[in-house]
Amino acid sequence: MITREQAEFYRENGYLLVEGVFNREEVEEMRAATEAIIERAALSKFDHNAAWQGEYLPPEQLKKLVLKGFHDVHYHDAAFTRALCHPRMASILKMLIGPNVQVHHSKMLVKPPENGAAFPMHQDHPYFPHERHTMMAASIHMDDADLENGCLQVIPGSHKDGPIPHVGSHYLNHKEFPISMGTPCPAKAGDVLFFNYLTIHGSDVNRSTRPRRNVLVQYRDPEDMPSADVHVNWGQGLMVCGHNPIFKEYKGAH
Ligand SMILES: O=C(O)CCC(=O)C(=O)O
Repeated sequence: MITREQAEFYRENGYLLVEGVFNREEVEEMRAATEAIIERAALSKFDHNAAWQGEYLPPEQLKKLVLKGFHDVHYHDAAFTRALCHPRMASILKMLIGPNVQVHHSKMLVKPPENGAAFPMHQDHPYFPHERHTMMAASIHMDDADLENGCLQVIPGSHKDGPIPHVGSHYLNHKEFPISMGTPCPAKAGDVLFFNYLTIHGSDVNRSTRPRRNVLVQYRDPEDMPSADVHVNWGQGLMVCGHNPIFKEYKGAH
């Protein structure tokens, strides 16, 4: 599904956009699943929609921003289980991670029209550090994304600098690393942006009249061990390619 040159581009730059991984029907199925999850979550007392925080905007502006984030969507709708271990995804992941690939977690991100919140620049590493840094995100686009509706932006090659200290372990200092520093990665619905968890990335607010809906799946080599007891979730470890060579059971504090 990808060429050796594309895999080499990923290794050098820490990211790779692969076009047309999912077709129109598959995208429609994920969009419908997203809407249904949001509806069910709104009716549930367990809704953990992310309320936006940070000091990169005045509090009164922050209050107006909305980001619907929802973890582990593949435990909520089988459309996402099919997507995250789709043979086209598996063939790409094999070339970027290696023969054995495992899911760490998934997350849906919906930036509603006009007030969808920004994501200040950060690495994903502080949220779930691992020893060998094989962890990478696959951001599945359910909508066309561009600068106007807050597409992802990355700093090419930043994965080579290793882990960088984060403010309160969440974001990089926005004065030192403004979102505008990133290379915009516009994409079409069905495209997938792959990026290493050390690649600095973020996205701006959605200023358009269109939603920006993505599902982000984190994958790793199963032999790459967590270096901190954080971000453990139910059912973590679904194999997408190859086999799991270790029988050690990783149990977190939860
Ligand atoms: O999808 C985005 O705009 C950014 C998401 C992100 O950076 C994250 O969840 O770590």
